[in-house]
Amino acid sequence: MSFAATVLTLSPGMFPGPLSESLAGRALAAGRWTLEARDLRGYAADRGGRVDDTPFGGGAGMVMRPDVVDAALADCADGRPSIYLTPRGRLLNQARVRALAAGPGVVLLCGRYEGVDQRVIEARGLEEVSIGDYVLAGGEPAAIVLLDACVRLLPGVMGAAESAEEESFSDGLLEYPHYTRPAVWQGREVPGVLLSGHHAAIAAWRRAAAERATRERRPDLRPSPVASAPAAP
Ligand code: 9D3
Repeated sequence: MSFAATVLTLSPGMFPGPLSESLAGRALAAGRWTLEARDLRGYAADRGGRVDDTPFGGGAGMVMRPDVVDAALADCADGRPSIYLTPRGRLLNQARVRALAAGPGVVLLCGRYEGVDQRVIEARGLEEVSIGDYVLAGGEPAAIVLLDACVRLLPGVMGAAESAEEESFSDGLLEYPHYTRPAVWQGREVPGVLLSGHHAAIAAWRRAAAERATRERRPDLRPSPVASAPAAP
């Protein structure tokens, strides 16, 4: 039984989209996962029926109707977690991606307009997930991001080398910088230690570079211990 993704969206034509051109696309063709994009308009009460309406209390924009979203979710309810992609959600992280990839799949609800009526979020116990603090035009690119992150972790999708690297990401550091030939390019030299052949020195340089990048760019990630800090009692 492979990882099953169902996407509920007003733009089913956005899927598989860029996923078909990547590693995930080859895995899809190989049957390691399945993807079904369903048009939410198909769940409107009547032909050409509304999927959205004006917000109670007033204000700009439209809200997706709870009855339409509920009918769509009921139609694919089979025990997979149901996730609503929304800027109000909890931030997606690698721990959640790992847990989702280890499960049977996901049902992803993509919002449009101002969002989905709160009552169906509660009634269906939807998990609300955001992919970052910036504003997209809709939830579809976020669904593509979530699926890309999950699919690369499925068994047989990536080689053993990359799988080992996945483990090392959990050390909470950004990666060290990478270099290849030529050794001098536009007057810029590759750090000498990388050409030295001294594997211990290379490993130490990379560790220090990773810690420095993390400290400078992502101080919110696990802080690297300071050499001069006294040991905890
Ligand atoms: C003016 C209020 N807007 C909230 C910032 C409304 C709004 C803007 C954009 C509501 C939805 C959207 C579309 N975005 C998503 O559906 C979305 C999203 C995002 O915009 N950023 C990060 N993660 C996500 S997940 C879904």
